[in-house]
Amino acid sequence: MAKLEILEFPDPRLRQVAKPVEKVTDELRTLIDDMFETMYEAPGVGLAATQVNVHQRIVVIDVSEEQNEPLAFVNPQVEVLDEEIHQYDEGCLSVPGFYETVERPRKVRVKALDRGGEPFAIEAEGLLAVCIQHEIDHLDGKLFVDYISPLKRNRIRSKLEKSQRKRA
Ligand code: QAP
Ligand code: CO
Repeated sequence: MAKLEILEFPDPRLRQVAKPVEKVTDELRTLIDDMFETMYEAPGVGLAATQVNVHQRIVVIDVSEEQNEPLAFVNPQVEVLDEEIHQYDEGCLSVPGFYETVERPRKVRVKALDRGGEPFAIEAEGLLAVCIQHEIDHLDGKLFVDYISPLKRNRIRSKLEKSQRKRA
């Protein structure tokens, strides 16, 4: 297993749209395992392949308290089940240190392939629903900061650019 490097906002590679996976191979399973390791070490509750500079439609999530309920989604497709909108203070491993309130549909159904390449579907509410929508956004090149005001987004951008310069 290997820990992967996570791209940080405003890296333009986070804007790439990921391509569907054609076949779930052993190589892809290794990537999924490395993504889980990277997410658990962070620690985080969700990670999209885009964030580790792999532009394929893969997401890993674990919103359980014990961090022992890994969910892998290959080619996820989301369907809104409830028009009701909920607010959640979202963060992101690619936007470290910043949290902002985002509104999203509260209940969704997700269809995807699992780590074994088998199709499955789940219905999600609460944190899981937030996380799934946040991660699928990454596959489409979108970030939670796109939903907040340009003023707040630009402040976050400058602060992150500054800390990235210090590290470089
Ligand atoms: C997406 O985000 C998410 O700023 C996953 O310094 C977030 O795992 C879905 C993290 C909120 C639903 C609600 C963020 C770690 C982790 C940070 C994460 C940080 C260290 C974020
Ligand atoms: Co994120």
